[in-house]
Amino acid sequence: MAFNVSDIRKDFPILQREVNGKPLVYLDNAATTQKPRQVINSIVDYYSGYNANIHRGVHTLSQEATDAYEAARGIIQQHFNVEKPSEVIFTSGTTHSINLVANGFESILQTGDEIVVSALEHHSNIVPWQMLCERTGAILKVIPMNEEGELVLPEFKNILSARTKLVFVNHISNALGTINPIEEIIAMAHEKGAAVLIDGAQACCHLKPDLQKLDVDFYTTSAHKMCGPTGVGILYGKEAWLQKLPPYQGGGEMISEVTFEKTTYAELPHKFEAGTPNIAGGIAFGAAIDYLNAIGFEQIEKHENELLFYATKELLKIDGLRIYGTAARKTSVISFNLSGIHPYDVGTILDKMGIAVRTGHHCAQPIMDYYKIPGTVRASFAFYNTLEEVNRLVDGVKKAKLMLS
Ligand code: C6P
Repeated sequence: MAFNVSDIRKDFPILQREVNGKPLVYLDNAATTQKPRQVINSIVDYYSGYNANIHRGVHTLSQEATDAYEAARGIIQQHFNVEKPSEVIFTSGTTHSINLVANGFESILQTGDEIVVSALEHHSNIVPWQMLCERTGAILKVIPMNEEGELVLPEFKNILSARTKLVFVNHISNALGTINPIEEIIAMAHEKGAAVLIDGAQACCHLKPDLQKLDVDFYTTSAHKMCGPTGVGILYGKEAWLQKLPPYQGGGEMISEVTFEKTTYAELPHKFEAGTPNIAGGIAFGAAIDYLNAIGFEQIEKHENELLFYATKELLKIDGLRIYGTAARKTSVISFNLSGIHPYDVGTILDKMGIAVRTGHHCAQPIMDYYKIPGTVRASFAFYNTLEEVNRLVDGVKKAKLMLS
């Protein structure tokens, strides 16, 4: 299918609306992407056609809902090239997935063991591990970053030791757009016998990871960052690891047998899926992946790179504008500030012009501390954005500069 951005935009009802009297320019895709009608329709179809609880009923509706939910798991399995569907655990999103693994490692870690995080992490991939260290006496080490917003791999090599049990790094930084060299990170960690968790929340709308090829132990993502709904995501885990970790929550559907003396747990993936899940969300996640694949990740990457290149070039023409995150490998995220102007003020003026960006620390305070700034303005582009929208952003930033200087 030829890539035609005007046709693609017709799939997204929200892109037709106005904000503050101007056509919406949505550049906050790293916070959450917009949803095509194919995804919205899959939710409407479920609630209006076959809403029922899954894995529980012999009646037709329950079986239809179960089939659709498990079919979505299959779509996700194939998309990420996972060996078995049971290695795909539905969660409420990346934050939930990371907490599930962190909780499980409580029974594995011992005082003095080391776990390694990167300087580029979202708070979701820092705080659960700090909490785990408090509970276990494990030590948290940090892979440092450089001025370009890249991880310093020689330092990582120095940090790794026989005491390292787990390494967790994001695939793409939400604040800077850096694409981290996860292939090397995974290989280096494995050489020391450490497991690796990759936070793919920002990656999966831009590229298609092959999880078996990566040989990663755990990988997480959220549907809402890849054109799916909020409140659903996945944890991928190698079967051996998922067998080893204890369940995260107890409840219905995660058991094999319950008596007051003893409970035995269900097989994977159900051992980690207690309670009624987000059924419509899981089904719609599958629809979102089908939608992205129909467009094609090569085309998505090509178009987004064009937007990134053009926006970077045009924004840098503005006197006093600095871009944070200039890694050689980066995705379509531009974090910037205007000299002497608070990012919040720029974001507020852009909003008046119908342009949605995120301002602040982007839940990545250590990165802001590194650059000694309170935050940035972040414009994050998706495949449905256009060069005309980049021009609107650049004009808006110029106007904001005039008004605020
Ligand atoms: N980043 C952003 O504006 P949840 O909220 O669980 O779906 O995802 C958390 C998360 C974890 N890791 C990374 C790298 C992320 O970017 C995010 C979410 C959004 O950057 C909202 S804070």
